[in-house]
Amino acid sequence: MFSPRLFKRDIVTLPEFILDRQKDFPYAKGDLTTLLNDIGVAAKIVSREVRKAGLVNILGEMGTENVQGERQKKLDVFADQQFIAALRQGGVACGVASEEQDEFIAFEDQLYVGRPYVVAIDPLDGSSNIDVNVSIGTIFSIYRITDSNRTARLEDFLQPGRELVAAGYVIYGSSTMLVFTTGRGVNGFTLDPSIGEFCLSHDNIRIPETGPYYSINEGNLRDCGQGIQDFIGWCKGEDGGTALSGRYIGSLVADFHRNLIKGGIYLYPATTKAPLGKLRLLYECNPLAFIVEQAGGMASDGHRPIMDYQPRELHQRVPLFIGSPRLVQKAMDCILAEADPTLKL
Ligand code: P6P
Repeated sequence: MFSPRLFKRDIVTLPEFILDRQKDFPYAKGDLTTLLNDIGVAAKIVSREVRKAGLVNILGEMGTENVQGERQKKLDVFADQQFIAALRQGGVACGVASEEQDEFIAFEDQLYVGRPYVVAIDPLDGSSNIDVNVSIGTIFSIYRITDSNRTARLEDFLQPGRELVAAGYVIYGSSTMLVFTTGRGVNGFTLDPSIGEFCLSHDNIRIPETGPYYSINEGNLRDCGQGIQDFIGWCKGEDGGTALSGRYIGSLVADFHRNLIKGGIYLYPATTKAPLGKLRLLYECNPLAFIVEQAGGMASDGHRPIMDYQPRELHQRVPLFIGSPRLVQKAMDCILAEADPTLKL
């Protein structure tokens, strides 16, 4: 929990909070503090552009495609540039892997040799929603490089989620929030535009054991395994139980954030068209898995924890079941029962 005794006023800004927490890390030299603050500054700049996107010519498509084959929106590219610039300028990270970049970027300058961290980032997730004014988000993972005195290498990014030093997301919604963990709980900060600071608004977030929401693109349901179809039937109360409410925004950060606060499950399973699901392990699933586990929730591929994966490539996709532990476990039980009907509950 945050130690408010140090502050004489209600507002606790992100830099104050991070600095206060730095004492929790005996060997912290302030690098992680600087890195998290750098991400916070870039998030404020992106938020400013997202907020006025409808007013200036920053909406619409670039006419280019990213490595995912997704048509890049101008705000996608702007956000990518802002976060990469902030990380390069901050001088604490020695490299970055981005959804918008085919390969990882190693900051090539003597200044960056031996800098302790690398960042994997989805600069603007859910960007297909930009033009229709629906909440979008940024998701980031922070790893320590695997040894020292060198620049970033691919192996620094291909570490299991269990090796994460920190992870977080920014949601550009009715307000702009930054939610992150450094492995000691989850805290949320809301941007106060009147002072230009992220202020502590959600201290020590805990996800409810269960919850009222399930989030899935039901248009894919026929292409999912029977176990998933059984689970969604259970969510709808088809077995006589209490029905949950379907809520699917089509923006992972927005669906995840609602379920984190209110309780629920988001699932993007494997389908016949997407046998590994759609979401990327490094900069979508792992960071949110770190956050949800720190908040008391679960994140699985339907069989095992997301954070146990040994990544093979930067843009690797995995099926994702994430949220309240009892709902994720129920989904896993339905999948298991498909494989072994004697387990049918
Ligand atoms: P679908 C956005 O492109 C995204 O990566 C997530 O933010 C979102 O939850 C999902 O894809 C939506 O995918 O196939 O349902 O449109």
